[in-house]
Amino acid sequence: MCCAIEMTSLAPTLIWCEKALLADGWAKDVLLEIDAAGDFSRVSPDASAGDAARVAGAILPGIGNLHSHAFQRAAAGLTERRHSADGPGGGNADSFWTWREVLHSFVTRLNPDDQEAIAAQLYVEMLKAGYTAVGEFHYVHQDPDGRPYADPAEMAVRTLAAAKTAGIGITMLPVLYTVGGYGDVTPNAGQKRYILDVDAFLALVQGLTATTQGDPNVRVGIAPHSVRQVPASPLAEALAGFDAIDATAPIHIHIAEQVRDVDEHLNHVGARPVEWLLANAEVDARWCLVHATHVNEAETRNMAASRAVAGICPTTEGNLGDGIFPFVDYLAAGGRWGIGSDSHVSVSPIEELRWLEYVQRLITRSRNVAAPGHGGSTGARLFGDALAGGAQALGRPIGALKAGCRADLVVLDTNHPNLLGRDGDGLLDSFIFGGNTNPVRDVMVGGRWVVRDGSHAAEDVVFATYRRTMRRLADESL
Ligand code: NGQ
Ligand code: ZN
Repeated sequence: MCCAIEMTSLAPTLIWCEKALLADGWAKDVLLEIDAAGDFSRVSPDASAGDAARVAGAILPGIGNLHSHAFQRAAAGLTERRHSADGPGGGNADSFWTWREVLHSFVTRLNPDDQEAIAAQLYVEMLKAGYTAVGEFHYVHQDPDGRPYADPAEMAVRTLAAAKTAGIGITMLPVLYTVGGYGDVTPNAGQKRYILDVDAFLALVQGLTATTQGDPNVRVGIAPHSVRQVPASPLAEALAGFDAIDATAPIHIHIAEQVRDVDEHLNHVGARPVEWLLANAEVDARWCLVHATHVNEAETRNMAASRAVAGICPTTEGNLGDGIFPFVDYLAAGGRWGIGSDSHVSVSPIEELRWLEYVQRLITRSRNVAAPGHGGSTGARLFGDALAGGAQALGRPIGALKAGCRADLVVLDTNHPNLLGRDGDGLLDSFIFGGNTNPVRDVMVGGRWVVRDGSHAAEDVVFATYRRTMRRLADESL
């Protein structure tokens, strides 16, 4: 694809802004020095602009989107019709499980060009929304017959190409998916494309790690899909094998998303999913537990103590009717967390953070649930925690404007109607809770401007390709 944002080395850059959110809070007159590798080399508050390029507005660190299945962007909205027959009393049997059937059938039609086109469109959208890095939980590995492509990494390579085209930082998380379900259920046509044995999986991870080595915008981790799709012994084998490849890279897993996930794990394995994982794997700060929705008090406390990140995807979890993560208790236990757009029914950190807070307000019938005590800002707490959790889960030096971190940032337009008259944490409160239009004006990743004045350099080309893909997919489904 043409128009990729080039990742070759840059001239050192100096930018200056009146307001910036540093690791210890808001600072004034901030000079940001960016080296030729695209990292911050120095960040100085109370500095004069000198020859630096002056940036109007307020600078925030770019936020990490810790959970994405890129191809699902093309299915957003396709699953909003009642799928199940009405039950005997006319009841609604639609659920996560019926949604999943539609998704597995959708996936049978995607080819590598589609994957690249959809991911590029999605990643451009992410950047414009203020996400500067993504964790791609990537599981469509095989061709439609369930056989490897000539290059078994084809689909992952295409996804990485899309990230390069868009210029977003990426943590590629190849997925291990070994069985159709508990009790060795036969995989359906869609699932055939996900299944790998542990050896093929580790070869894929090894290859991707080698080919992306040295690219500061890419990291490779792993994602055993879930305790439902990966039984204990392949899980242990994969974890040991991955340690030999990279003993520090991130490990993500879906866990306890649905009540049925808890019940089935109890029935087949004799423990609750999070309880079981904490007892059977060395869960630590490398781990991201995605959709740890259904956890009891002990699991909530123990998960927080493990220093793993809870991967919360509020818009998708709402869309799928998953249930509600005990966010208040988890915060009280000092738990780490971040956000993901997952199925991409929404691509907006604002909406993820707002939903996370609003759901808690609705169940507790109170307000400012995430705020850190009297006078504390809900927006600043949500944004700050999600920055830190996103950076940890993605295993890259991101999420803060400080020397040694990637120069990933977003510029808020302080002249935007939602932000007028706001300052400091008030900017974050109004950014998240102040309207439905996006005040992100410019975005930089690894020292390069990828969004300027709300437009992405490659957005027209990326969209034209995406449009062709979507038309073909629509025609095929007639
Ligand atoms: C996925 N998504 O892998 O894309 C899953 C659905 C499953 C979410 N859990 C399929 N949100 O869990 O098997
Ligand atoms: Zn997921």
